[in-house]
Amino acid sequence: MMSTAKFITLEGSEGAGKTTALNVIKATLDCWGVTYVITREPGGEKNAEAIRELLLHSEHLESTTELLLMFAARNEHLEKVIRPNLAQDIWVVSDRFVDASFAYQGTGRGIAWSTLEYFENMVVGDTQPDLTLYLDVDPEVGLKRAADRSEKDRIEKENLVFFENIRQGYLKRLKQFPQRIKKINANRDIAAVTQQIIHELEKAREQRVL
Ligand code: Z5A
Repeated sequence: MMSTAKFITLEGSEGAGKTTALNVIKATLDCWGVTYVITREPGGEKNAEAIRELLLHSEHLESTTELLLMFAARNEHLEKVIRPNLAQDIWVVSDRFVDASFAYQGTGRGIAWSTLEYFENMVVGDTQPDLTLYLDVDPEVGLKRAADRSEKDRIEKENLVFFENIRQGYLKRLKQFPQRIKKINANRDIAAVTQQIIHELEKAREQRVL
C-alpha cells in the first residue's frame, strides 16, 4: 500500500518563534493521533549534524561553500531520515527545509535563484513538503526577540539588511507556491500566532492536504 504520511516544514527568520510553533504542531498531531518524527535543518542526521556544526560555528565560509554544505546536509537528511520515515508511514515535521536555502543563500547571500533550483531538483526532487508554515516577522521585531537569547551563531550575527533580504526571499517563494506555503503573521503575541497555526493545520486537514 502507498504511504499516506505527510511532510510538514516550518520556516521563518531570526526570532520568528519557531520553537513555540513547533510545540503547537506537535500538540495538534498528537490530537489527531498521528505518528511523527520531529527533525531539523541543517542537521537531523549524524553526518548532517556534523555539517551543521561547520555551518554555524566556522569563523568564515564562502557563500558557495555555505550553499554546498546546506545541500550536502540536506541530501543526508533526506536519504536517511525524511524518505525512510515517510515510506514507513511516519509523518515528518522539519524545522526548516529547502525554502530556507532560497531565502538565506538566495536573497540573503545573493546566489542566483536558478542555481538554487538546480540543487533543489538534484537533491530534493519530488520530496517536497505537503505543507509549509512560514512565520513572517518584521526583522526588527525578530532581532529584538532574539537579542535576549543565548550567544549568537555565525549566521545570526548578520545585520538587519541581511534579514530584510531573507524575508524578501521567503515572500518570493510564497508567491511561487501559494498552495503549499502558508504565511503566519508572527508579529503578534504568542496566543494569536498559535491560533493561526492551528487554523492552517485544521484547514489543510479538511482539504486533505494533510
Ligand atoms: N539556514 C540557512 O542559511 N540555509 C538553509 O538552507 C537552512 C538553514 C536549512 C540555523 O537555523 C541557521 O541555518 C539559521 C538559518 C540557516 N540561521 N539563522 N538565523 P535554526 O533554525 O537552527 O536557528 P534559528 O533561526 O536561530 O531558529 P531558532 O532559534 O530555533 O528559532 P527562532 O524562531 O529564531 O526563535 P525562538 O527561540 O522560537 O523565539 C525567539 C524568542 O522570542 C524566544 O524567547 C520566544 O519565547 C520569543 N517569542 C516567540 N514568539 C513570540 C511572540 N509571538 N511574541 C513575543 N515573543 C515571542
